[in-house]
Amino acid sequence: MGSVATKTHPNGLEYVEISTALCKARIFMQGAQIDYFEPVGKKPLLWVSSADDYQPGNGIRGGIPVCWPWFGMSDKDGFPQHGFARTRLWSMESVQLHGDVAKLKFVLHIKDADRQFWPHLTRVAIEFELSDTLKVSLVNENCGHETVTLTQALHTYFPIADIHQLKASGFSGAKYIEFARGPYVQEGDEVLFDRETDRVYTELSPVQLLHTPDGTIEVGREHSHSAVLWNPWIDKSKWLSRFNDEDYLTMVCLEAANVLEDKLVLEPGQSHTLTTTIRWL
Ligand code: TA6
Repeated sequence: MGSVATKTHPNGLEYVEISTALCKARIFMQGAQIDYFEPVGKKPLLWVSSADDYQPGNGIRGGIPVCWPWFGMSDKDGFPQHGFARTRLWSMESVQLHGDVAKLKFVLHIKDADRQFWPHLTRVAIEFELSDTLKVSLVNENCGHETVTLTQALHTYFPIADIHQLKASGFSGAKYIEFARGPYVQEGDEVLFDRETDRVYTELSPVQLLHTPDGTIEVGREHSHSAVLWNPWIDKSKWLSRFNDEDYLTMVCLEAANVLEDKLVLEPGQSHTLTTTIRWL
């Protein structure tokens, strides 16, 4: 069996600490954001900047921020980048231990103040299944009588011992937008990193591999044909919030998404589950 305990960070953020025979993990109530996941006997699978001071109201710079109900910049003034879900307090709805597998579910109850951003009658929940594998599912349900459209991403930060040695594979046949230009056709199956990379992929196959100096990380997606591949590189690292100048050397983001033509269109009563599954191969 394992243990699940609710604790409070010195800066006031509440979190759930999970420890089983298969993994250790930590999930903050703010943003339902997992910032730590380590399979027993293996290295952690998530990265967090040492520059992040876990201040309430900021999305933690690492782990898996939830970008919802829009990804990226909104076209509406005053609407925060990547939506508002990652800075709001979610409610833990259930915790289950099935032997050594922990399952936790969090729900975001939209406050009146956020109706300006999201006036729709929908329900959003995030489910974590923790074993030697990290499985995260973002579930949307349209409870209203109108069609609802949204974009979203599970903005996963991965630890890379040396970005210069990273090979990311599984991109052949896809298209991508980068720096608001494109779409470009992906050349070959691999992506190497020697500059700022901020690619929004569509028509992307469901599994990518991150070949890192510490081993290969498999990143799978379900009900998603789009993903974002990001490393800020040198210049952007210098002005990014809660990010050290050298952090670009040891991280990459590969984000399961529903963006661009892969956006979510939910008819009344319709549900959708975006899933990302992460493990060391
Ligand atoms: O997912 C890539 C991206 O959209 C980048 O363009 C960069 O802005 C990154 O997200 C981080 O955004 P944040 O709002 O967390 O600083």
